[in-house]
Amino acid sequence: MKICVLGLGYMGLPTASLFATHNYEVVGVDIDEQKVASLNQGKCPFEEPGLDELFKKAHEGGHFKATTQIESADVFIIAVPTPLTEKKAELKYVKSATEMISGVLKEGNLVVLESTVSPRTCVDVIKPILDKVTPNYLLSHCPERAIPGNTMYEIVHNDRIIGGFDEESTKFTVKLYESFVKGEIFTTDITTAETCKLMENTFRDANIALANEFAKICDELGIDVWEATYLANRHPRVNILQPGPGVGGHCLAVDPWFLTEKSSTAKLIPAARAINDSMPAYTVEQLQKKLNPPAIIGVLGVAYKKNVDDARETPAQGIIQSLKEKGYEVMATDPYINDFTEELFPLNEVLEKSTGIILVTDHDDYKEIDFEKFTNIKTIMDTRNTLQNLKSDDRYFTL
Ligand code: SAJ
Repeated sequence: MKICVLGLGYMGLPTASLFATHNYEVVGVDIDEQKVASLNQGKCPFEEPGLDELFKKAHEGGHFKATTQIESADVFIIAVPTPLTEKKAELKYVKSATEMISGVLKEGNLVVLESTVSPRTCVDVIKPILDKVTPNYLLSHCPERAIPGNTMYEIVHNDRIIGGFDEESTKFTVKLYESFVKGEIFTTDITTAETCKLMENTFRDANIALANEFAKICDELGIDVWEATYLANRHPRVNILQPGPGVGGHCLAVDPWFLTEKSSTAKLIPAARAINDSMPAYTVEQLQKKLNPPAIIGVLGVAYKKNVDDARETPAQGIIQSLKEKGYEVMATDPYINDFTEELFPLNEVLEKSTGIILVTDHDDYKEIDFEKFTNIKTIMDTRNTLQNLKSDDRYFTL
């Protein structure tokens, strides 16, 4: 059976590689010619633990090829990005992938959407495009759920939700994903599947907002939020998440808006978003209490979270902007990121030249820094409570 995967990003490539190593013939389609060329040479274009190995197996096994042109197939999987534009899901990539499929769609084909979309996208946007070709095709939504940093484990072991447009679509999609999914597969209708995915990420975003609000309240009270959170979490039905410099990434920072874009009743979800969006500026205000401008501030980490090479929607952006607005000079660094909107410097140079440090991303590399060597650094703000060895250093403080 031949599968065409449209979009070879953080989810499309792992999915394509898994199908290719489970006896399917896989064609990966991407508009990025450079990425396609490097994939066809067996090179994985981004870092994700375990992906390189799996992709090499797929490439060497001869069941995977990348291309910029769609081909006819039995199954089409859409895994393209859905960014946020004006607090709404930007569906232009989903639409253009669907248009591409409509050019080669045949009766009996299955189209699966994995990308995260606003509710009713499958029925109101994708279906009308495909219906113009033939009424006899199958359509499902199977939202991805794997967490960057542990994608390769979670994509196989997490439970999956499959919502087919009809029973036949659901059955075919379940059979397909059963080939590599070891978690349980739950079935539902197509719009419930779309909504369920958004509820998952909104749940996490709102819970992080609560943790961030607790951080602000604890600061007003002059108590340590990390200790209070740790102790509160000893209650059997309490599980408070970690406060931090803000919520980044292409999922939690955008999906709550997809869920609420047509709602006239949502109040908590936008409020949670606003709290999380306030954290970069709040972080800088906290730093300013210890160190006034002018000063050079070293920003450690611009990736949106630890040990990933992804800086989409990163809180580091807002922190750097806020620092500059206040008159600080900024030197940012990150071991995983090469391309960023701000200039990046080698870690040692940042440590040697900075007067203040804000640790934004808790990459493992930063745990090894010997701050004692850097007497030029007068204050170290750890937004993730990760540099435990510095607890007794009077320069050190947390969020
Ligand atoms: N964060 C905190 N405090 C926490 C946890 C996270 O501030 O206690 C911050 C992180 O630093 C980061 C942001 O939130 O900036 C998001 O990180 P994350 O690790 O919570 O999630 P993502 O965006 O990498 O992946 C999420 C996951 N969703 C859920 O856990 C419900 C993942 O399973 C989804 O597949 C992914 O979104 C997606 O693609 O939708």
